[in-house]
Amino acid sequence: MKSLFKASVALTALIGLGATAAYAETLQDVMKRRNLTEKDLMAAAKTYTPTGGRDEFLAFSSGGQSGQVIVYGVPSMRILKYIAVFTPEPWQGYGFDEESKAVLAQGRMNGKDINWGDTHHPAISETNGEPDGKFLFINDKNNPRIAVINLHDFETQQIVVNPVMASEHGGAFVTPNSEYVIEAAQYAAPLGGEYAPLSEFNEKYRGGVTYWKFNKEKGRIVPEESFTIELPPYSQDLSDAGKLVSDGWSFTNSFCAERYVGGIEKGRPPFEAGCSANDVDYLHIFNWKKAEAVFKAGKVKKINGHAVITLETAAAEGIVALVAEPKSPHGVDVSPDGKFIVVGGKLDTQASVYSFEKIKAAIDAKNFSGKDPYGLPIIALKDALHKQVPLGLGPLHSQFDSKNCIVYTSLYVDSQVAKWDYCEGKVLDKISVHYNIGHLVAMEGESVKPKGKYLIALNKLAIDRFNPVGPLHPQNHQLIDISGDKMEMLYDLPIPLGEPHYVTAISADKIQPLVRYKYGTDSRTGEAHKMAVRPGAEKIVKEPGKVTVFATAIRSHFTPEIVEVEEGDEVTFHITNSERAQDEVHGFAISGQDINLSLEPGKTATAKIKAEKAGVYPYYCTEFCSALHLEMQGYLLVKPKGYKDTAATGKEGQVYTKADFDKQYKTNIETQAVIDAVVKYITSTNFKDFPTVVALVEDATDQLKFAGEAKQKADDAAAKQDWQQATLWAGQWWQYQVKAADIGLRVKTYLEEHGAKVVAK
Ligand code: CUK
Ligand code: CUA
Repeated sequence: MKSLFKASVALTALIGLGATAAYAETLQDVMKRRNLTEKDLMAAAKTYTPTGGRDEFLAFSSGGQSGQVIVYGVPSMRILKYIAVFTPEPWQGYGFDEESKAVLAQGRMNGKDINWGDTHHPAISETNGEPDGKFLFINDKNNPRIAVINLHDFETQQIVVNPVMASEHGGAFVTPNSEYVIEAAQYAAPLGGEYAPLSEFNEKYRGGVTYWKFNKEKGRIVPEESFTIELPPYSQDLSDAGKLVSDGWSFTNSFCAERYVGGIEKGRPPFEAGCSANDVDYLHIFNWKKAEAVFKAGKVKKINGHAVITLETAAAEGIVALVAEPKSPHGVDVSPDGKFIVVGGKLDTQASVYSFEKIKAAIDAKNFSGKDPYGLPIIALKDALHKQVPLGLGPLHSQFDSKNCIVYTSLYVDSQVAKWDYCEGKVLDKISVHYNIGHLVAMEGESVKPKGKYLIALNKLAIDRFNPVGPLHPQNHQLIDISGDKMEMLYDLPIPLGEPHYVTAISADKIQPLVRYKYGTDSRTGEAHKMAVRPGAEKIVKEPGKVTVFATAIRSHFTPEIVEVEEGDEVTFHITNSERAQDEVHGFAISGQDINLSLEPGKTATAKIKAEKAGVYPYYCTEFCSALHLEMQGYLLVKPKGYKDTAATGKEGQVYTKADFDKQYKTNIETQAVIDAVVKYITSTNFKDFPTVVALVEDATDQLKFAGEAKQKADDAAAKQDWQQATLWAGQWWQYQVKAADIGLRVKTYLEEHGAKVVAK
């Protein structure tokens, strides 16, 4: 019946199309009406993705102050997901179920919940210098933390707090095989959080770079195997790991090597004046392999239980060297072959290209021009530089092309992107972008094998660009075609969620997420949930002052549906979604309790509340999961202490008769005939060749099994002439039939669309 209905709708649509075709606008009409040029049409054709189409790349954008990650497709620039990281996000249940509260609790600092993050730099885990699509890391500048997101389900599974820094910026950057996730400090402070007066800035304030050991098999940062290199109180800024020839090394730039301390209120010039007084800052060169050996040899000092290689040790062991950088640098990016390091400068006009070969030679020959006040050797600029190339005002960040020697650099003040050749040192092209550009991202543009094709300018302060939405404007990510000699602007994507700094982009085919969890998974740990139950094993366990509900959710009911507790009880719901069909997600919300769970198929999540006030609290499913989603409900009844049920006896709801039962029974028999026809069709095809279909068929089989059980209960009640129970169970039997039929039709459509063959009669 449903398919007949669909067919007639399709037919009406076809007729309708025929009727209006005569009046349809031509492409020229539309161009005129919307004021579009041919160039616009070309740009549209390069980004437009018809319904059902997929993107070639996925971009993971920092969500800035939202403390989240934004995922969008390239070239369509369609936003696909916000990943909750440092900030509660109710749709995903993040920060509302007990499991994710435990993840957020890992990010507590000094006993305080920190419910936001200033995210700056996402990084994908790497294998042999290429992003592998397994894990995503992102830093929090304000509260020095790094989060680990598992890309098998796009959920945050770990947050680590930096135990020695007070702020950070140069994270997250990973080494070529994800051995370490690098995090560099920003604003100097005494390591470990002690107090020291600013008059002791030179002596007691410090910077640092932390190397977080990453266990790829477990997908976790291992704090005990991680260490920090203590650094002078220069404001360390961005970092990048060496690769190929420079593997084993990492690079972090810095600003305010003047170590100036402001104090406007004392009549001192502000930080901005004193921090840009000198002509040079320092690029820090780290031999992390050597640092790792020193750490493993135990030559460290423990601060807050964390291993720190002191400045003294770092200098003595030759772990760190400094190279002069032009005033107020920003951005440090290692070329795909690992031979060059490109550094921008906020107040400069040129980018500096350093040669790793020269740096290495200077270090090997101990060819230093002197030492900084902390004993770190300094390599003269001329002994490390490959080229300085005038690009324009305020070069910041760089990304590499698939073509040899080609790099793109953002020009903050000029609001442009420069395309240039870093081997030869010449500018090839420039494109104006909407102001003001910070980072930019090319497809896998920081890997050993960049993919080229597209570049995205990540602009801030998107004034005059979109329909006004109040004084706080969205940011603007602009897609640029870099496949030809000239860069071409294609599309503007407003980002309405914080100020994203950096984005990392990966070939979409490297991301292979799950479609459902293994039954009873705690998604926040990735492990089996101890409190998961199978359908039929649901229960309510009562102990003094405590009620624990072991529940399941399936279209379209929770089991149990009525939970009675006493005022003051602590009530815990462990709910498992027992669906097997893809995307059959349920939610779980309780009135006035600050609870919303997201229960994807197979997931188990926990809601914990204190039943403080007697009353009636409806709970329901918050995802429109089926036609009877609104009926996916229940009651939490909180009885006053010592409550005795003295209510007048009565029945809730309607009374059913034999006629009601017979009517429902007839409907069910007819429905079964439709189901049988669909089943006959499916089993006549090669449906087993389609994994998606196999999962759906399993789910439909479950539903039919439940239907059979409900039918049995209806028959039993009818035998006893209990028409009330018999009619209600017949109704439930029909509900399961409808779900089975619905899945069956989904399967049929899928098979038809994917060219299944009829193999049996
Ligand atoms: S920073 Cu924001 S534009 Cu945090 Cu990478 Cu340069
Ligand atoms: Cu489950 Cu709505």
